[in-house]
Amino acid sequence: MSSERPRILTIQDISCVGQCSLTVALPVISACGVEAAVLPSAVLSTHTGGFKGFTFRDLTDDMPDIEKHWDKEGIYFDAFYTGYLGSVKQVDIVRQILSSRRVAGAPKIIDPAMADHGKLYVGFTDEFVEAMKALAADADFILPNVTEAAFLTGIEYKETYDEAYVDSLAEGLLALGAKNVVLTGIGYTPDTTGVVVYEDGKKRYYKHIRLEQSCHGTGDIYASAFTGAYMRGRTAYDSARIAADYVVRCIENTPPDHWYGACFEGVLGELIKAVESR
Ligand code: PXL
Repeated sequence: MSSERPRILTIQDISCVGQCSLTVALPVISACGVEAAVLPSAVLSTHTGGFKGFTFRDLTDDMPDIEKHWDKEGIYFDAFYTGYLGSVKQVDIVRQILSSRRVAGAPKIIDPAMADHGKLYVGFTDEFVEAMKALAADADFILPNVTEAAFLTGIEYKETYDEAYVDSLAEGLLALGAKNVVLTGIGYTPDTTGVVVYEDGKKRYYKHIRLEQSCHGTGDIYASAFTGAYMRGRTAYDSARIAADYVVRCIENTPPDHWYGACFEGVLGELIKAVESR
């Protein structure tokens, strides 16, 4: 990291309404005490998970000029966190920006946000999955859920599984070239879920309560909190644990009829405390 006050670049969409992607990443990363610069991948009127007739403005063609300007200004970043991307062509441009705008040693945190519950999100294709494999190869940390890991590795998606299956997903992601893997939403019993961190050849599991309610956008909350904590010098495992506990609190804070996102705002104070406590 280049400085005491790291500046990160997060690349994902603006869903104007929906409590996901940049509307989550900015407040969560800022709450962790980390400066967040943004490169919006697309602008949508809402996210695509349940709203009908959303607008979609792909910003792929703006990216090269934005990068040129940053180059003239000598702007570099201490870390990158990528989420939902707008097109296959964009994935290549993002890979190039991650390499050209990078302070030496800046970690690349990749959330291959493209699928859940065994299915690709509306609008994503097999070609996009192929492109995402190339971005996965650049990752210092890749943070997929089971569905995304299955798509990226070509391993059959399973709703219930054992440790050997989870290990095979992680091995497949490492074989793609990702240096470390954080698999989210891993549960072996009906009442529990958790995250498995494969770092530097070691595996650690953080298990916690599984809540009945499932909320849209929790993957983005998770990856944002992980990034914020990690950039504040917490270990990968501690960051994974802090992010998992925060997501649980976000879901607990969300009324059952609030269907489109998780109410992360009211419990940001708890995240701040967790990131600051040693
Ligand atoms: O939370 C992931 C996400 C981000 N951005 C958009 C989405 C989704 C998930 O559906 O639709 C636009």
